[in-house]
Amino acid sequence: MIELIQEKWNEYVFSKEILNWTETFESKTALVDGNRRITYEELGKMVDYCWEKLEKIGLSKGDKVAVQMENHAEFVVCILTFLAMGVIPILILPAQKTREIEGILKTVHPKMYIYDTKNKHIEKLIEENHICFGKLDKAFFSQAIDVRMRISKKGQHSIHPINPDDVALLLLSGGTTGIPKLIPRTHGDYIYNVQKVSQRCKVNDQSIFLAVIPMAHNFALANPGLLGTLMNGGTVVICQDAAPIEIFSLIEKEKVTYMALVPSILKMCMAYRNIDDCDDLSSLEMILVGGAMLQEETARKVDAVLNGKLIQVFGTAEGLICMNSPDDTYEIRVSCQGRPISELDQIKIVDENGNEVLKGEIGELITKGPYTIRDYYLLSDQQGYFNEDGFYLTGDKARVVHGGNIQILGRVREQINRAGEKIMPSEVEEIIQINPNIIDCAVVGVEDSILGNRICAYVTCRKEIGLDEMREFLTDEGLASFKLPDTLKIVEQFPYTAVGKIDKKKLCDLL
Ligand code: J2J
Repeated sequence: MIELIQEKWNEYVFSKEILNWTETFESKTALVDGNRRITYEELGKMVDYCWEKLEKIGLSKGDKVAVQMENHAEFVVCILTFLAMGVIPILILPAQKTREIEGILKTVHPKMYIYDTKNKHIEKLIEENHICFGKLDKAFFSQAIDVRMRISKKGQHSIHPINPDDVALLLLSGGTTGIPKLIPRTHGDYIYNVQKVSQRCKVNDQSIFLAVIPMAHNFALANPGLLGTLMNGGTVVICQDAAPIEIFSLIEKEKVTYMALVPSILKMCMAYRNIDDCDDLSSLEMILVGGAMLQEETARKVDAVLNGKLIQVFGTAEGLICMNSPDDTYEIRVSCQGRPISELDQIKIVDENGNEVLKGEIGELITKGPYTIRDYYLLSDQQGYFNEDGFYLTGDKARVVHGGNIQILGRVREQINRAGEKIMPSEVEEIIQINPNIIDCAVVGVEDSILGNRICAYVTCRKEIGLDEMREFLTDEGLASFKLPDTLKIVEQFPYTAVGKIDKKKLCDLL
């Protein structure tokens, strides 16, 4: 079956795709970035222009290039140019730090580093790593945008045939510890993924996508994100600052129809909306939320507070995407993280020995399918990430419920063992979140010489709350006594990973 799909990939390469989009949707607006509005035709010319210039510098098909840029039109032009040329971008998130970047540079040895802010640490890093074509900053692409919006001459560049099985881009794994692993996604598998996800949420030429989280992340890049919107002739509106005030004003101004958020940003938006509901959000149809656990309590309020349908997305940069459909019932959308986007995705729930559990039971989610990787890029020890049948081990605790929908229940290794009792942080978080004084929370296990693990709850709150009061509240809500937090810490703000998920590793370090 998978082979059959791959046969269909014959045509799936970004050079053809991008040409196709720019020719088909010509005068439609592809991108809005502040007061810059760029049509598909102009976008096509910008890509041609940059292609010609980059080729002159010496870049060609198969070269690897590190890209670390924020959300702006220059990022879009840069990424489309590389995908069209067959040059392989390594997508580093804007907030990623020196240590992680250094690890990546030492593994891949990219030929060029594209960045947008003058940052002494990065400049030093680039110099130390002897990148043969050096660095290129955002201004290179800004120039292309300025020039191409006025001049109509097509760029002159050579075209090298690209194979659907060629690596199109390298994404970084979502882990919050150590050096991120590199995920090779091919032209064929990535385009197939974008197509399937766009079909699931019915993206079309009337869709207006607000890019809030970094487009360098798989969610906002391709699920359906930037690429899914462009593939279908919609418009991408770029949000440079992921703050509710900016998000809401862009929704009203540009009549945004959908956006993708991580739960932490969603919660900020909901808290803000409850205080100030002046902006007109009536254009909003879907709010895609994924990347980390979303408590059901919060999920139930999204439609009403933000005036759009909540669509939960369980995604991995390694491949598998599960997602609600806009046609799902409210109950399914608030309680499940959806179904796989392809009928060829295989998912299994297994116990600690790798054996499949009974229907409806909890275990680790593992998967194999037409767009999920079979190994990480240049990683000598792949053990523990894939099983002998080629399934990717997600490390997520899950179960399959009604109609093949999955419910994610936390990370396999996140489970707290308190004096032999097993506690899933998500269960405690779910109930803490019901308290009206709480804005957001994260529960972690911390080492304890007597108990093994102690339960520590971190919260951001509207009104201060003490440990005793919290324990009393949780008891009244029916939480078992062994699951009650031993420690409660009020924090001003959570540490976040580069894409905005609460960084539990850092939280533990804080303690
Ligand atoms: C709980 N945990 C989730 C969810 C991902 C779309 C959406 C997200 C990602 C992403 C992505 C979750 N509930 N709804 O690439 O295209 C956690 C799981 C998973 C890990 C993957 C996309 N959705 N997660 O988050 O590669 O632990 O991809 O294994 O960054 O995020 O992280 P990442």
